[in-house]
Amino acid sequence: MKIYISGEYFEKENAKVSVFDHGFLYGDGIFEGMRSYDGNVFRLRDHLDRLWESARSIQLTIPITVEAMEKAVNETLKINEISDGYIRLIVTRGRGTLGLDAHLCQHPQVIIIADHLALYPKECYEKGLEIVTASTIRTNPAMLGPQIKSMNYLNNILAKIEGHQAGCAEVLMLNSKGEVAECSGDNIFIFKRNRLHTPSPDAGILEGTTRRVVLELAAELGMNIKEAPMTRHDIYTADECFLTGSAAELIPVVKLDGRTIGNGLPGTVTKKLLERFRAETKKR
Ligand code: PXG
Repeated sequence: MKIYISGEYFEKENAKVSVFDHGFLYGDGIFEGMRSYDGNVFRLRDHLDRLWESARSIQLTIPITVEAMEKAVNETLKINEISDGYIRLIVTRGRGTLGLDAHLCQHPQVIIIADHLALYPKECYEKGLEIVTASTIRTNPAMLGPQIKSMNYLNNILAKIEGHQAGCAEVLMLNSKGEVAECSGDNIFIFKRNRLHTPSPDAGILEGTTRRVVLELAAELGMNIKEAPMTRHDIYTADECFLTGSAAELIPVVKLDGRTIGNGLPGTVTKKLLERFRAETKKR
């Protein structure tokens, strides 16, 4: 495996960053997780737009152009001969001192890792996931915008640990108002009374690229769409529920907190949207 670090490729064992990098010391950096299909990165521009937005928000200057980044991502994929895979793109603040001063970090580091995918087992798509609500509340946007895909994912990791302890592969996170926000690494949708409903960005979520594609596809299908606050009551009483993420695509959820959603099986609308989504990934 060859890993791209700021313009050079290193073997996995030699791909290293400084312990003085503020990404390591403070989680001061940003990232993207992307998926490639048949050698093409799905919605690469959307991911790069979000990366640049995250950078702007934390006052981090990405040291290369969008075009150069696009080229580097595609090249890393090619060099590693990965056609259907997962790409992690990271930009750290770079090496500094032990103090918090970001201005002492002169050289932000760009890291690109292309790997094989670690997917949810096929069975999860056939039977649907069972999830629980975490007691860990999603970061309050008044403190740190969840739309920044920062290298500090402790909030989500603590929630995911709770999920794991409950025997669940994903976990639901509420915001500080008690509304549904999203899952630890996926956005959430329900289908109820003929309407597709997902929390709006105001709920304090990471606006997923997959979420956006699903909203586009639902609009093309003429579906009734609601981006509005959601509570757990809405999920408990929904006909269908599913999660979206670059790695997961669309994955059905059939139980929340031990309660069966709908008839307890992946729903027809979920299946239809997944089918449309997969067709979208094949478009060139
Ligand atoms: N919400 C959060 C908090 C995320 O981290 C998504 C939603 C979905 O976004 P996309 O753009 O992928 O549709 C994410 C995705 C993982 C993993 O292993 C996922 C993410 C980050 C790190 C790991 O599933 N981000």
